[in-house]
Amino acid sequence: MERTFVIVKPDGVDRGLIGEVISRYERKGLRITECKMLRADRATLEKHYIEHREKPFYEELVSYMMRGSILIMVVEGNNAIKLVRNINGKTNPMEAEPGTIRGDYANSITENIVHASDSPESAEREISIWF
Ligand code: 3AN
Repeated sequence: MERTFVIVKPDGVDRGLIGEVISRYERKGLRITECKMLRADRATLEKHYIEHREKPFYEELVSYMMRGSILIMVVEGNNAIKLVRNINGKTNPMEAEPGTIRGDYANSITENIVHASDSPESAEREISIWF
């Protein structure tokens, strides 16, 4: 059993895609074990996105993530980390396959609806930051 950390980002919440995102994980056999709606503050986002702090898109990313409400959750199941990333699709919406969340709904590399952890270490680090 594995757990991963997911965010439905402000564009996903604003566009009414929370149910769509959650139902895709549930239909795959994964379980939502923690879930919370909130407005992210800068300090928490700076911890979450520490690996991107030198990137040119960092400020745009942090501002966008503070623009509106987000839904944070812990998703559990066998191979949850890889399965959730497959369901989300590639970061760049032009490379995300149809049938994935980003392939079906995103057209921006910054505003791409969801975040999910990329490794067991990231999952535990991110869960401890947000919950
Ligand atoms: P992922 O969320 O697919 O793991 P990361 O960790 O590389 O992708 O990037 C974190 C977030 O930063 C992305 N979800 C996206 O919102 C933003 N981002 C990544 N790359 C770029 C880029 N080249 N230009 C603008 N924003 C980006």
